[in-house]
Amino acid sequence: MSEPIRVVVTGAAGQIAYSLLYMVAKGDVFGPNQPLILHLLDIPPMMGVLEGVVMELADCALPLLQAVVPTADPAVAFKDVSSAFLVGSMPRREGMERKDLLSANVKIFKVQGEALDKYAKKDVKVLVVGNPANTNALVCSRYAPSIPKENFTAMTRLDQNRAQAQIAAKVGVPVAQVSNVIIWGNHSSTQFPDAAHAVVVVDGKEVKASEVVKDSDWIRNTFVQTVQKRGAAVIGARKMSSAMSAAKAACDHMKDWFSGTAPGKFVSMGVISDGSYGAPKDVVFSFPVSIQNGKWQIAQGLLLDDFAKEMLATTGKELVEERAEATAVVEA
Ligand code: NAX
Repeated sequence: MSEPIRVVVTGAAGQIAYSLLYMVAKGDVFGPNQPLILHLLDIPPMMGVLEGVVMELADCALPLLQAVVPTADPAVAFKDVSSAFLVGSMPRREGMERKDLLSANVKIFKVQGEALDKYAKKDVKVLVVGNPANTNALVCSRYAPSIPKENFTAMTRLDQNRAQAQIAAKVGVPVAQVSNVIIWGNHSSTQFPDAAHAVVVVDGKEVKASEVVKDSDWIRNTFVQTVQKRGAAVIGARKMSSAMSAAKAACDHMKDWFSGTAPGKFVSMGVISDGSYGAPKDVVFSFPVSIQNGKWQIAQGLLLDDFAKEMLATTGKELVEERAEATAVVEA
């Protein structure tokens, strides 16, 4: 057994964290040989609820979980952490557009960026789940100048998992047989779920998804819109936003970041843009990335048709607008 690592989950009394904490604490992210100390951050009014979560974690009797530190103090929460799941923020309610959330939530990520800068390990890997996730990750990174920008990422893995599941259902294969679906841009309704580079394993061989789906209209319209609006559909049905699937996606994202992607495979992550594929620079934009030794790299050389270029431009424009709004809020 190695030394325990410290992992912080913010919004720890909330509904995503309720699924996420169990998955992390039982080894789904850092593996079955990596002991953990979990730091749980929430706001002062939630400390009673958080105490219940701490009790339940104890009652799970999880062998890897060495200690739990519940707190409302960012200085305690971010101290010496190697991995940060930034979930805490105000969730989107039915009928609410993401932009309404922006001003409330970016301020939280300024404070947490400053705390990461002061207290976390300099190689901490930060995953922002709380919406607007891409812009929150950008703000967080700006206020943590001593930590590399590459260490701040935003979650579009839930969108990727949704897209993979849609294709698997359409062609009638298990979801694990679908890979290399891409989510470009913002985790919002402007995101571009792109099946053009996706592959499906059929009879033991990898085939282009488009050749198996054989329905370009479905790929361009139904597929794209279903994935874009899936979050709203879950809210419509459950009256609460996606939680179990969001927690699973957060685990997938952090696990791949720590342990890498298979050769020839990529996953989608919101990362600081270098302008690849014509995306605006210096926004957190979701790209296909491959990961080795804990470092992500944007997959290069994929061909985009005019439709794809237009979709990337739309979501990129939204991120530039969000950046301007966020800057105005945090610098006010
Ligand atoms: P909940 O309202 O259940 O939980 C949020 C928790 O965050 C609450 O316990 C709240 O007290 C806490 N919190 C608020 N401000 C905080 C602060 N400054 N520091 C620490 N904790 C704070 O929401 P939940 O359903 O868990 O969703 C959390 C966030 O994830 C929301 O912003 C939501 O929009 C976002 N999502 C992002 C997704 C993605 O794919 N990137 C998908 C799922 C989800 O919609």
